[in-house]
Amino acid sequence: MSAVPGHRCGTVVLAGRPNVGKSTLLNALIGQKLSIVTPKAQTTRQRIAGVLTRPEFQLILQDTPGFGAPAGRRLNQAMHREAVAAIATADAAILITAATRWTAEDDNVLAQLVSAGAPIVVAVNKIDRVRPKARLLPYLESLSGRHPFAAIVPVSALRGENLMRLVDAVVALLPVASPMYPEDQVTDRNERFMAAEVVREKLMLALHDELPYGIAVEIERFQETPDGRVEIDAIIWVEREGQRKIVIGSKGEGLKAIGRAARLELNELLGRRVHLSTWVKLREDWTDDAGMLRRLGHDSA
Ligand SMILES: Nc1nc2c(ncn2[C@@H]2O[C@H](COP(=O)(O)OP(=O)(O)OP(=O)(O)O)[C@@H](O)[C@H]2O)c(=O)[nH]1
Ligand SMILES: [Mg+2]
Repeated sequence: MSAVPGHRCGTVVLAGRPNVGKSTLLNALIGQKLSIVTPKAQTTRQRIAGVLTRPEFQLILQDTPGFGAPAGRRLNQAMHREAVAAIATADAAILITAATRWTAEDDNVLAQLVSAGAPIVVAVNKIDRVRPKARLLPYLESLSGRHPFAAIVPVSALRGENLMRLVDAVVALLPVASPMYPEDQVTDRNERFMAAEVVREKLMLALHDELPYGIAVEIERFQETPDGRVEIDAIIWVEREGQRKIVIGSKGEGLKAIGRAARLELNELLGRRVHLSTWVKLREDWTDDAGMLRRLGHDSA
């Protein structure tokens, strides 16, 4: 692909505490759903890039797991390392915070970004919840005292408000370079990864309390049939025997509804008819099992 003169290209990490809206923002900026979103914290476990290509620039946006304490089970440690690695390799960062509260967790994210050294733009998300809008001003002012940020941009990822200003602010920080991805490529992840994530999203949305964190999805088979359908076999891993019953639900209704919701979304995402089969399997304490985590794609575990 021949780029226009002055074409910019680089990687921008989306970093922030759990649940501030990083994945919603990624999807809004790219204009399609790439990363799963739920009301629960710690939804994103592995990074996923979205690629925004325009004649003048190519912006590679890295969604990351919510930045938490580097402690706890091996899964949490792997998620933390994943976020740190994405921050360390980015040309610039978007620090996402939510209006109008700055927390100790936000401080941790900022400290990590500052030590990585790349310029930082703050996206103050969820401004749709702030009324009247004048309530934002003291918060924005207090942010500018925390660090010499390249820009501070109030946005609503949910409503798509002010996103172009955010894009302009980060593109200005990118190096002049040729595009890294073909212009029609929107993500670095394959359909298999996306399929596992869609199933996990539907599980997280259907299940409550602690259970979602003990669940993982592994695609065991992903096969295109000669008549253009896709057959997907998904294993739903649980870490306690009791969780299996909760996932399956009474008379299997729970799992059936989850499978139906996942299949409908996968039909859209893959643009082909999907046949989805699910199995619930037990692996005691898989969230603390390095071999199992690597098998699920957590390479650093
Ligand atoms: N009101 C409002 N809600 C939002 C906005 N952006 C995201 N949310 C909601 O916030 C919740 C968390 O969104 P996610 O995009 O999953 O947040 P995240 O930062 O990726 O979360 P983790 O992956 O768990 O770290 C969801 O319920 C979103 O709908 C926004 O601009 N306004
Ligand atoms: Mg997320």
